[in-house]
Amino acid sequence: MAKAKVYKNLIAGEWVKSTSGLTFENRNPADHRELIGSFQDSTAEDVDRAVAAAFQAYSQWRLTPAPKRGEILFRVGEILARRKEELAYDMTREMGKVLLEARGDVQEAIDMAYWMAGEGRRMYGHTTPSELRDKFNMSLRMPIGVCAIISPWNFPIAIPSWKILPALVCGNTCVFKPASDSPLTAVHFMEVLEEAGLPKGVANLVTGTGARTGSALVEHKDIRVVSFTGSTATGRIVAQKCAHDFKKHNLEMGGKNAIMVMEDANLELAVDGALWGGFGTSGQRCTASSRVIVHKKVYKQFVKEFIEHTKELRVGNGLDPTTEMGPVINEKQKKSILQWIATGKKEGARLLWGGNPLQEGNYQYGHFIEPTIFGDVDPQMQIAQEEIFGPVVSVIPCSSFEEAIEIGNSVRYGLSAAIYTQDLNRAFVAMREMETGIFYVNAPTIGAEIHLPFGGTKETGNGHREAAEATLDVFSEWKAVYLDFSGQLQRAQID
Ligand code: UN1
Repeated sequence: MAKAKVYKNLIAGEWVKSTSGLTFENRNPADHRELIGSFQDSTAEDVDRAVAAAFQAYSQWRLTPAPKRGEILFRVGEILARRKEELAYDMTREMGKVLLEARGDVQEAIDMAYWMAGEGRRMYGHTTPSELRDKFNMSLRMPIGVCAIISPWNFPIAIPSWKILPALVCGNTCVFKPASDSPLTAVHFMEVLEEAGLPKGVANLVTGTGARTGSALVEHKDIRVVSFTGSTATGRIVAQKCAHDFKKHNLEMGGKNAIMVMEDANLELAVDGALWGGFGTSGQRCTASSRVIVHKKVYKQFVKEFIEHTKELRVGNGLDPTTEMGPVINEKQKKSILQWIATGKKEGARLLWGGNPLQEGNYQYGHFIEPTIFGDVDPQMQIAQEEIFGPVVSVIPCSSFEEAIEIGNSVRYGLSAAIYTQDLNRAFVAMREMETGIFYVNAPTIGAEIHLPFGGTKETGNGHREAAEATLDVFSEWKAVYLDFSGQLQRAQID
């Protein structure tokens, strides 16, 4: 096997080593004998340099006309499209999702690049009448400064693109700290930005741990915005750090998303949805359909078919085109998922399928778990309340539509929900009643598109949305402008 490459940080347009002199390894979760590469284990000093570079670049980038910034993002989209296959391949190697999904991940970044390129020519503010004669009122979006971008490994390029591209089109600069389990895709993304002609220092990359590199970045005095996607526990720490000096922060955190299957549902469709929503990306999506609430009248039938199809899922290396479910991200996560499965059994949920690690033959080299179904789950059990982030689905019986809604909302998260029904009235009531930021009818809880706002309520988020036009509110500040052309003093609310 060829010697794995050592990848560097990108600071002020130069690929540089960390001052720590240390690197960390990134291995293939489907076969840990394969070393993907070594990456810089960055220090607070590296972060300091990266923020300084971004700070310096900001003075010119903010004055670059937004349509010109957008043109660079358009080229980003074109380069991503050209490199799609290669980026998807490396993504599967470094984080395990099946190639088909890795291509989708890159596609999401391409979509985002084109959308944000267009924002360069929109970025609408308002003109609005004044209360007073001969006075003109308008609002403008202003860039904010240096943004810290902290992203997870489950969508190694889609999620960074949701953050970095709107930050840039708004005229901000950024320092990007990707998850330690997906740094190669982050390096590729920076190469794409470079090739597209982004000026030096506008986007910088520092790899490393959350505890050291991430913390130093969030705490840095010159950071003005923190955009974070990860666990609710870490998000809470980020919020506390940001509160100290009032940094703007958008947090995208956990989910415990429910599919509700009503007695009139097309069951075949609902089973397909539960399979894709529950086991796609090995259940490692914040939008994963980790709960399926099924009406008692169709419960037996649904469960039977769900198990039958789950048995057939082919688990393996995501590079093999016949694989339908890849590994989980690492040994620690595998242990945590198995621990949750043990908890489910202890709580009295009925293990209907799976529940075991896969470790024979080729599986022994990766972090594989059987797709797992629990049945007869009580909505208050921990496995029905907490985010597992793995291929574990809890099926919960219910006796009515109203009860399904109540169970659906009985968690502390509020990201995504779905209903399978043929009844339009019920679909609309559910749309109104579910306390989530995303809602689907006759489709699972995954599959958001980038031109709609993405995010959740309750402990999933802190009121912001990513993607679409909504994300501009994270990366810009409003300025209200009043021009008085009356030639005299006019007093608002008085004259
Ligand atoms: C996530 O769930 O972690 O909606 C992000 C989806 C994808 C993004 C998911 N477009 O399934």
